[in-house]
Amino acid sequence: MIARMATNPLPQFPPGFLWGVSTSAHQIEGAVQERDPSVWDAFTAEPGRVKDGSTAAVACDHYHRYPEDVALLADLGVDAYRFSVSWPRVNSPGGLDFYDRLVDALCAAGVRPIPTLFHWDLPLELDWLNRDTAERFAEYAAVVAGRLGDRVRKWITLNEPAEHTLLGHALGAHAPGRRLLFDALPVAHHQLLAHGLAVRALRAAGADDIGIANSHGPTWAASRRPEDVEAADFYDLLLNRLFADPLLLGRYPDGVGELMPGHPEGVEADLKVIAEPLDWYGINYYQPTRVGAPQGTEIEFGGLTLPAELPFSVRELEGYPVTDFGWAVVPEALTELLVGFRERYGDRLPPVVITENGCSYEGIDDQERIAFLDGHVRALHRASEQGVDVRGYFVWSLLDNFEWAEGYARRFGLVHVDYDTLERTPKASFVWLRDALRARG
Ligand code: IFM
Repeated sequence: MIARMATNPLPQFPPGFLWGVSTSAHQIEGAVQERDPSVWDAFTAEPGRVKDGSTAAVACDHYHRYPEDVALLADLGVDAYRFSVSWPRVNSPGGLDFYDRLVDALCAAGVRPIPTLFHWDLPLELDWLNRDTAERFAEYAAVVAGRLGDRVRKWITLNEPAEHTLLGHALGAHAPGRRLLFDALPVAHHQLLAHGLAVRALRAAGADDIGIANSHGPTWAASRRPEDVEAADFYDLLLNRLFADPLLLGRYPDGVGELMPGHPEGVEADLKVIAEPLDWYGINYYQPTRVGAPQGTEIEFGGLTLPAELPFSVRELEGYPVTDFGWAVVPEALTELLVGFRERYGDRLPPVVITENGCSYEGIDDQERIAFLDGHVRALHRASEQGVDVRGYFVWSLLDNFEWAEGYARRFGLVHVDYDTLERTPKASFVWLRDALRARG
């Protein structure tokens, strides 16, 4: 094992702050033959959808190797583990037994289990364009809570409905591969409704610690020219306010509600469900985005091809280091994001948990990842010093895994996975975090 780079100890957060790591079912479990199919199985079977032509059929084989992964978590010394429950697996005979065993193993290891109920692997027969999927999701949430609720306290409803809407239904880069552009908006509404209905179902099952994991990042206008500012404001609406305002303020940003199915009375009624009070708000943060007026051409951005007809263009963020994925490393934008959230939402913003933050780098001696994590934890602490109530930080990810349309080419793990042998090797960042958590006492 590689020695960790010497850095200062982790900053002190208020008592009860949770240190954790995150994963998702489709990205690590494998064992696809032992469950019903999801939209991601169908998508990856289509030639050309995943860049390296891979599938998640085996992934990290976590389904069979979970005891080894729980032992890694125990060694790492995290307080909590955020994983996702695969809805198609729960629909399959014996599927829920797997999560039962996993939760038991985590509890025995002293690691708090935090399930996410939906991380993009929708059962193949369902479709977020249909409102009925929201009702089905609430039923599924009740089933999972009925089985795991005696040991699970903290729940997450959805992971990143923004990405699932934009990448999966507007741009076609993720499953189910639709390219509906703005006609994808019902997918956003139905996921938000599903979230609200699931909150009610979880509360009915006795849960009292419920959040969501939404992806957010600051949007920076390319210049002060009005057309750039306007385009950046629109992008910010799509990525941030469209998914946070309904949850935290009970309304859509101006001009958006009119575009949602059921407008006007139906949308107003749904917003009451969507805005069910949350116990905490999860934020997945990776990078800010520089945005300007449309340039009339396709744009390559973060592995995506953005069509020319969008009313904005994403510009390069010059002057910052980038990860192996080309994502800009800007820890101070995390402080800006959180302070901005507190200013926008005030008392309506519950305590915040960073449910994902991480980076893709090659190699086991991943000193860049240590610097990335250290910088972002300090940026989080600065937000806390400025009055944002932060309650946790979860690294994406425990293991290298199936990075969606990128296949296995992007490695986000604290633990290296050899995809031929499935051998796990803790990286330098794992040792760094483990030592830092131990030093915390
Ligand atoms: O791997 C993904 C994860 O599934 C959702 N949030 C972003 C991560 C890195 O792209």
